[in-house]
Amino acid sequence: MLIRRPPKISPLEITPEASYVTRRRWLKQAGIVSAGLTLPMTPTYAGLQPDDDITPERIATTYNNFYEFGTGKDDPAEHAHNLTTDPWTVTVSGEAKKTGQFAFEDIVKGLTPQERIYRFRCVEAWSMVVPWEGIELSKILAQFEPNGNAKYVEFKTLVRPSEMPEQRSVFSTIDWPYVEGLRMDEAYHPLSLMVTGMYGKPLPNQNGAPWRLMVPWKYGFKSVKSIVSIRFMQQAPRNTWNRLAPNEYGFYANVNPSVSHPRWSQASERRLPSSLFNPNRRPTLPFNGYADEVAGLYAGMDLAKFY
Ligand SMILES: Nc1nc2c(c(=O)[nH]1)N[C@H]1C(S)=C(S)[C@@H](COP(=O)(O)O)O[C@H]1N2
Ligand SMILES: [Mo]
Repeated sequence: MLIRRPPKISPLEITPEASYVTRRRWLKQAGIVSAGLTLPMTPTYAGLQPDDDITPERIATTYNNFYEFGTGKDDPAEHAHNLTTDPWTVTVSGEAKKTGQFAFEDIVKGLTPQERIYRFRCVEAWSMVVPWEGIELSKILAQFEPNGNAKYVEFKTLVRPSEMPEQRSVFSTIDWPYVEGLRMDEAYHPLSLMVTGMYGKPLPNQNGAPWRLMVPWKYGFKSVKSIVSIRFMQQAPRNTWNRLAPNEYGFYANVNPSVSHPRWSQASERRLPSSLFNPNRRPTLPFNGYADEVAGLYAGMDLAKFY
């Protein structure tokens, strides 16, 4: 398929912005803030198309998946305020030189967050365009000096039933904690972010405070929230959705319009906001529109088999 793309700024060329103020000014210059959160024709940012308007913040913070707080889309926004995110301890283990327990502030100290506007697409076929703020995942991981046996990295969400109602539910089919993983080369790709904020503010609890993953070329379920464990592994970890339904969800989860989910097509998506009268449906792009940047990671792999 031939996709016409506007000229774009490579993520490698984006200068880290020193402060919130500078960032807002940059957004203004780019025409993003002043144009009422509508992206300008040029310059585009991290592979966005001219019609990729920023999704209203209210939608991105109230229409969520975070099953620890309930299975309804509005459950996270309703219940996640009860989550205590300070203090926050992260356990690092496995194939790395520096392992142990670390305070969240110590891990992110000295690393500069950057604003990255990425397309986000859920496996349920809705999508959004969100100004995420985060630190390149490679910079986080490199601090722990993973060794040559580290081929994969696994992330786990907090287990705290006292604050996460679905973890107390006897009807829950999920085996907590929520687990996700990446191949190391995916994790070290400059588009992979550890997100600490969105819309110029700290990350709301329902979106995965204090930090969550964001891998823009993959389905939303990869972006594990409220992470408390990072483990460097020789083998691929079994991720939550793959364990629940292996024929529906694989390890890779690369956005792929030509591979259907067993129960629905993945060829198009509903860009939020969407309604009955304005469904705002559009074709899904291979690798969610980031093929130029990431397709090389999967050269020679059968993407119908490694889904
Ligand atoms: N811990 C945890 N992380 C999670 C989930 C979850 O249920 N629990 N849901 C995933 C799914 S399916 C999606 S689509 C995204 C939703 O992110 P958002 O609510 O910020 O849009 O979070 C992902 N991360
Ligand atoms: Mo999802």
